Amino acid sequence: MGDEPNEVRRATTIRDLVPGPVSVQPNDESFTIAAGTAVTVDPGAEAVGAYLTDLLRSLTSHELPVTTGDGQDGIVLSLHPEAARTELGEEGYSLEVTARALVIRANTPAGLFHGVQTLRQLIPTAAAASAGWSVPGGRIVDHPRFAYRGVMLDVARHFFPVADVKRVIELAALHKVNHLHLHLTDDQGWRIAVDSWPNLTTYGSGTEVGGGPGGFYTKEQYAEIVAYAQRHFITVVPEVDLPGHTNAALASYAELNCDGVAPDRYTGIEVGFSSLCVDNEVTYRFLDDVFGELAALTPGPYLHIGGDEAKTMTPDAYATIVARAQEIVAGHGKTVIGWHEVAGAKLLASTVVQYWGVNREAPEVQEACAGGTKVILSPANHTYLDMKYDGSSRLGLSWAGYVSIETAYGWDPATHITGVDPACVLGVESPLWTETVQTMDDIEFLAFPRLAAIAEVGWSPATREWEDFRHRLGAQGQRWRELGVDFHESPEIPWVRTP
Ligand code: NGO
Repeated sequence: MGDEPNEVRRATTIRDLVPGPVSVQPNDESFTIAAGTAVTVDPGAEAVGAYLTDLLRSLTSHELPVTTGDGQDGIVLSLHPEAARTELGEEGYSLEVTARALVIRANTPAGLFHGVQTLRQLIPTAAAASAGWSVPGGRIVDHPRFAYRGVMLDVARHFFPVADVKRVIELAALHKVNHLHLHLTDDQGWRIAVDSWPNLTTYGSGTEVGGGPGGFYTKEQYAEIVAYAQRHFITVVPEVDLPGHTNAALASYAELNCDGVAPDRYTGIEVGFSSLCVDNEVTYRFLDDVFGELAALTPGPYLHIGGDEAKTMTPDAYATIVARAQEIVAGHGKTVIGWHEVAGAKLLASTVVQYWGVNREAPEVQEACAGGTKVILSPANHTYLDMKYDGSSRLGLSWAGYVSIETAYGWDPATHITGVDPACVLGVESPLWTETVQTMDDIEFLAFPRLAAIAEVGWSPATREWEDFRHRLGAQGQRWRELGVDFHESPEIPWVRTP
């Protein structure tokens, strides 16, 4: 799209960041990364240091050895922030760039990691390499607005191999997303090995939407995903959807069905027809086994129990099974997240509700918040990455309307639901459901640039200036191209080609 009018050419500035930081003060210096640049990291920051030097090697081809100790010049990662510890918190950082040094400070390795992602957006793109690896000078102080900033990948409707999930992790980390929710089970397939119920994967994983071969993660593969996420300071949130969206489990074990008859496997895209059997004790033994094995694979605090669209159940039956599922998860030492329908059951004090509706009036969420429940916001009409951008999108659904980049960006989690105390909002998450999504390119096309917009909604201060954001987002296009990201080059955005 070289000659298109919405494309401009200019050098990277210190303001070209997504998510936008809390404060930026440019200076007129710049720091040049060169063959002899020293990289010094504090004890405790070695892993982030190794990540940084890998990154610098891939971006600049310079092989820069890391020294642990007290650095003054060159690139420094310091766990001794000068800014008040309380201001930076668990994930914040400061970045100071002068001609002499480029210093990232944080309270934690996670904060340093986010600072490195900021630095990454300030290093010239390969397209600009002839001008040298010069980072614009200034001082940034930055920390997230919300603790939970998530992306969800539905690996049940279509299965995605470990390599794809790792790439989603890498791309999410670019924009400081810190949770990866994996929707591991649905009507069309069961994607995680459970030793005590082997048919779930020997049989229940063998389909997907459209009738493809499906697939599943062995425990070793799943552990590899979790470890990879940890290296990117991302917490994996596994979901086993219940009591609805369970046809793959029901097809695998006749005894899970109230009538004792296993249904056929399912490859369509209807929702709401399946459900576990509330009056059958085997259901609870099943859930205890599944969540027990999943908890053992999960270093993070959360297990997601789904809870959406159980359309064939009475409210009482639904409330019973959701109550018991929460007890089971809590018994395995984990905190429950559930789609907002779970608010129709009695909630444990620790349960987090994930709102996916399209209305700003949500009495059930309002009531849950009033009772002390925390909420994650995934309003489908702003955050669903599987909605089409507009009528011409080659992929996606449109039941919640079209979600343009401006729509993904233009809302405020703190005030989105009427009558809810902003303090009850834990954060935001962008779900990518995969009824129409089959390849990594499809994932990239739907997630980028919208995931970056939602990442800013979750991280940055409440100010929403679309004009300013479009330009900062436009500066990411060349970086995504160089990473091979098949993003949607929407005409909404003035894409920058760096000179
Ligand atoms: C709904 C439904 C999912 C669909 C998705 C498609 C929730 C929470 N349940 O979101 O099963 O895949 O829409 O957009």
